[in-house]
Amino acid sequence: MGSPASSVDGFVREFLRELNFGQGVALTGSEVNDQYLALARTVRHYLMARWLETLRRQADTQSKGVAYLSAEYLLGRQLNNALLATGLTDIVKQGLAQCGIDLADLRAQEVEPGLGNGGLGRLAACFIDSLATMSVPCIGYGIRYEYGIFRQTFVDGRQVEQPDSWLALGAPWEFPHPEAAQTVHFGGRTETYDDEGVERSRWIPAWNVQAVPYNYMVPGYQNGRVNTLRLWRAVATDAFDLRIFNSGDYEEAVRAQTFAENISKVLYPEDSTPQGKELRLQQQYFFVAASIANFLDDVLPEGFDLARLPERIIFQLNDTHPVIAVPELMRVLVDERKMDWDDAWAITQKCFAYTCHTLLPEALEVWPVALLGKLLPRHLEIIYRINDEFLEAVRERFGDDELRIRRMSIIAEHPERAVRMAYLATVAGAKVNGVAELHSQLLRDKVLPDFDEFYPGKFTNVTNGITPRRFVRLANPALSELITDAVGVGWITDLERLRELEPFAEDEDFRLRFREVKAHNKRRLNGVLQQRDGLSVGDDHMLDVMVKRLHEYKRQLLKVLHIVTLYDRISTGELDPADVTPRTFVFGAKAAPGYKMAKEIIHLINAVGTVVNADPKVQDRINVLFPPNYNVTLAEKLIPAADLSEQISLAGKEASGTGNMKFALNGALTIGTDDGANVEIRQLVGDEHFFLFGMLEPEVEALAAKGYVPSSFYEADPNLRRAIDLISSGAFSGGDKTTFEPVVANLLYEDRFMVLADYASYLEAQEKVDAAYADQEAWTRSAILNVARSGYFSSDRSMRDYIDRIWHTPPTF
Ligand code: 26V
Repeated sequence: MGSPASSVDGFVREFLRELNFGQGVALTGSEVNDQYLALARTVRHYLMARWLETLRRQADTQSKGVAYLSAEYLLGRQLNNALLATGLTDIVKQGLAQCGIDLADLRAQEVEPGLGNGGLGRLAACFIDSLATMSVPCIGYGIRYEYGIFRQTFVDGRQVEQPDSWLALGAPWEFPHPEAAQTVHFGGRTETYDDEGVERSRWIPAWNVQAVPYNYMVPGYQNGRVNTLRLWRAVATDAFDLRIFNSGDYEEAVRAQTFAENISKVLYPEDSTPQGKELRLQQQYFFVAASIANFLDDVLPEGFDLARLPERIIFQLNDTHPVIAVPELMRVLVDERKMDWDDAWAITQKCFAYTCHTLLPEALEVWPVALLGKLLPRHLEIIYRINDEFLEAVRERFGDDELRIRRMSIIAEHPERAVRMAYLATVAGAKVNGVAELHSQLLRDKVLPDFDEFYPGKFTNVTNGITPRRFVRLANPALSELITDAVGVGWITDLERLRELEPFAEDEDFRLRFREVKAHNKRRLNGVLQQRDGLSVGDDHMLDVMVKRLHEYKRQLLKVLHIVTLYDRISTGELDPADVTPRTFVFGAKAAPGYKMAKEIIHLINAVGTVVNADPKVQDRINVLFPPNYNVTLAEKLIPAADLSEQISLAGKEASGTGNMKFALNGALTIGTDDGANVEIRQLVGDEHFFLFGMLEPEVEALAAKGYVPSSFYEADPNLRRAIDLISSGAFSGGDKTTFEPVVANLLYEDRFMVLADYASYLEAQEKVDAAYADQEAWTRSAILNVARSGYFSSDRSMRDYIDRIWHTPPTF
């Protein structure tokens, strides 16, 4: 299959053909959505030959690849990325112009697939981009949620969730393959039987669903490679409906169908506390079972000797969500392929690796034994046996140290019997990694110390990264051009080349151009915010941005206290407005719908914004913007415009952060704690170009050990007292003193994340920010150095680290 001619005329022909024959409309009178769909299909034609070629060569070479198992992929819009990958942007722009169409209008038409909550899902998307660009064989496996992360709106400042119907206007990037569906079983019971003298177990499931694969292209950056992302959709099986249908109960048949199809209906927005919901476990097993079956049955050649499985694949477990894959592979090898248990276990231990993405103990998934036994009885038996053998090995090594045995058991006994999925992953995984140096260290020292002792060499670090294609080249064309002018285009696939920018920090003309880029990006942001939400950023304002999921540990409240303090000081006349650096504070954050405190905090941010923005005394000095529905698309506009990046989690709580990297790479300076990847950012960009504040992790531990009393900080610090009292007074709630009582009470009497303890230090650091910003030449110098020294945070580097330390999957063709 030849690709369409790469000329403007060739493109126009293809595009009109898609519009006419694909969409069934003429150019004249066609809607923007028709044009967008036709364009998307045209562009995917250009990728098709490469995709087929990649698959063909992969089948020929049979080299080792990665199966990335992730419940989330936060992909962002596809069109622009596909255009960049193919190098077609200019041709398409010109061709569309000939048709009287502005490419920008069609880009804006795309609804991003929001199939993830935040950092973990976006990381998966960055990783598969890098692997394709580096020509490493990879299949991403996940779930094709019909509804992704909810669309956020505000009503009277409170979050209201709306379903995200990302498929409603058409899904031009996906390729459904119903003929390749896998059957996934659930429920029922197990039994043993005699298999020619060998006692074996088998699972007699009670019900099943079909898993239909939807394939998506993952194009490498201008390298001719296209990898595959395979997302599964749950569809009721014929057998399933028919049985009931034949019984004459039509209503029940339809209900059964709905029940089955619920499995891939909606992404769980709950990252506040993992919900022990049966449907979530169904989702996890659903995609993992389909993926393993797909790999073994359809990807591997027929008759492949499974003893050699580790030579062909490594299943990377993106957090605990896919960990049920471990007993599933064991079940397939032992029960279905009749392999000896020990052989199967040896293979399994080579085929999995596990990435942990959190440190918060409450975020580590556990599944009640009762639930697992009901839904996956055979898997529970397998887990028990894995645990028995593991604990036996622990006993052999450490003797009958019952406390240790209880600590290390994959099965927790309290508060109910439950499977600790992180432990299962650690026992089964060839490697276990954290996502930034500090996180990996704490993981070994605080979360899994017994396992670190038991398995020397199993734990490792791979610091997260972000794709420079989407987050610099596409999101920030103005900066990209400036960089390319200075150092050539090589940086797009070799981000360490940004180092070559360092000398330009001393070049006055370059600094001027750099500032022009920021100014341009602010104007561009203004256009977007204006159109989207009727908001705008003051021209001469410092843009101070905090975008990330709303969590107490991330401490949006600390940012609020800073704003309230500034507001209070200006409006009481303590601060002369003329002495205040004009700033626009921007928040972007979704709260899990069931996370009450997070929603209260959103309400407070909006309430403070409403008062501050309306007060003539501070109006042109400080502004607070909270555009609703922060997503990848908005991030791509917001981050390039930012001057200051807020990374203010309590030290030891943010595993890595990846937003922090995106800001630094786009020339924002960071105000941040010594947490997650901030530590490495600061080391690389240099202390003088980073605003550090707050307790260090050991100090946090010490304070917790001695007993943290938040109110003592309130009593001791008049600024803090004034800020909190102002919130309590009803100043942001129309005089109602009860509105924010829960937030204030939380701060004063619980404050799990020590906001009050870090407040003074934060304010001090913010004053340094103001002082630094006053010297625009010095600030620009620092911003340029942030860009120049952040090349390490390319996800290409992360992928190299995974390949070297964990996967051993060399690039192919
Ligand atoms: C977070 C939390 C925090 C509040 C308490 C309960 C809870 C439950 C789940 C989670 C999400 C954990 C998984 C996750 O999204 N981790 C994020 O992964 C990113 C990519 O590695 C990393 O940059 C973020 O720091 C980390 O929070």
